[in-house]
Amino acid sequence: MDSTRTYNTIFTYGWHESLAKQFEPYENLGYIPMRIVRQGRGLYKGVSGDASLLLELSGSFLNLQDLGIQQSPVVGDWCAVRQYASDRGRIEAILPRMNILHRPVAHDRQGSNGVEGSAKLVAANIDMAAIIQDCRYDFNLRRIERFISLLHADSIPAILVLTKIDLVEDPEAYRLRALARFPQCHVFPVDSISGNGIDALVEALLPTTTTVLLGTSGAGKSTLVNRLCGQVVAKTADIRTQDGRGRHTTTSRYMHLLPNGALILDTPGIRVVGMNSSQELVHDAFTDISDLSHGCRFSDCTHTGEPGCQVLQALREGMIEQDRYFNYLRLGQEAQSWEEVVRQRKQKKKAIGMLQYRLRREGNL
Ligand SMILES: Nc1nc2c(ncn2[C@@H]2O[C@H](COP(=O)(O)OP(=O)(O)OP(=O)(O)O)[C@@H](O)[C@H]2O)c(=O)[nH]1
Ligand SMILES: [Mg+2]
Repeated sequence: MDSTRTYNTIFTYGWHESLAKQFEPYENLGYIPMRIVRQGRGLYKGVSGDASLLLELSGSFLNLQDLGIQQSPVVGDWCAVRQYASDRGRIEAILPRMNILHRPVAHDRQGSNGVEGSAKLVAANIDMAAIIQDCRYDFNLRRIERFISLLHADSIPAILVLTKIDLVEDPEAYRLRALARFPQCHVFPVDSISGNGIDALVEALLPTTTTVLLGTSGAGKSTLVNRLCGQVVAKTADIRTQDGRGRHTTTSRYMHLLPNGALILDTPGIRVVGMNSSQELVHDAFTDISDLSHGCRFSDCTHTGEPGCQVLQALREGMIEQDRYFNYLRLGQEAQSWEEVVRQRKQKKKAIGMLQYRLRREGNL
């Protein structure tokens, strides 16, 4: 027997006391708690310590889904599972989520029945997000800013990983540019092929915590996962030579357990980074500009040309980077129209509710 073999427990996957409390009613029914580590079409893989099962949704779970009062499980969820064969089980319930990461798509936050569809959800119970940014082919500070704003909306802290530093002449220049723009963010430049810079990143990935990797296709998410795992666990592919874009190699979400005990979630590349958060959250993500705006002469200043505008003044004096200023305006505008969509949706829902009520009273329903 190999005496160096260590066994995983449910705690390896981030189980804790408050989850145990929430699980008590299911424990009495003989169910087992499992974390979803893979997600396919209607099928899931759940783990609990060293045991893993292929999972499907139970009949009662599906019924609740049909009624529009139950969301689908997503990777990272803790579920109550009824095992019915040595390698199979049914998901009976999802335990309350600590948080949920939304897919960044513009103006598309809810399913038609009001419950967010799982297609709009990336993962649950996430401790941190690592924004993966290719510095050779696709370095884009504005995109990173959007990711940070969206993560902010879901209250998920972010770190920034700059990949392919072996392919640029001066990697330090990229790190400094990123740091200047996002001083609150830890920046990790890495070469996932040779492993350069990986040790510092591993130190930031704490045992039993879950980090989701986010970035465009070809940014190097899966290559990084393979490097972090110390073996090939994920498929990778060359980017297209003509436009430097990725090939959408990863098609579903996979959670991996790293040798240091941290959990890392590989995701498919995200094509569109839209804005679906509120204006308040945009202001939170640009606190320096928001603070300045309190000093503007007009309380409804749009910071685009009004006299006495402190934001424009700071821009002229070079205190705010031009690109950052335009991104602030753009994201604010998108959030504004998103809020309008939410308002209209609420109004429509209210009108339908009123109509149903009237018809019921008149005996037509
Ligand atoms: N030289 C170098 N190449 C890298 C590095 N990281 C990734 N690559 C290459 O970039 C290409 C794309 O990497 P992937 O890991 O497949 O990218 P991905 O982000 O997982 O892409 P999707 O799965 O499509 O979302 C592959 O050819 C990798 O070998 C790096 O640090 N240095
Ligand atoms: Mg991939």
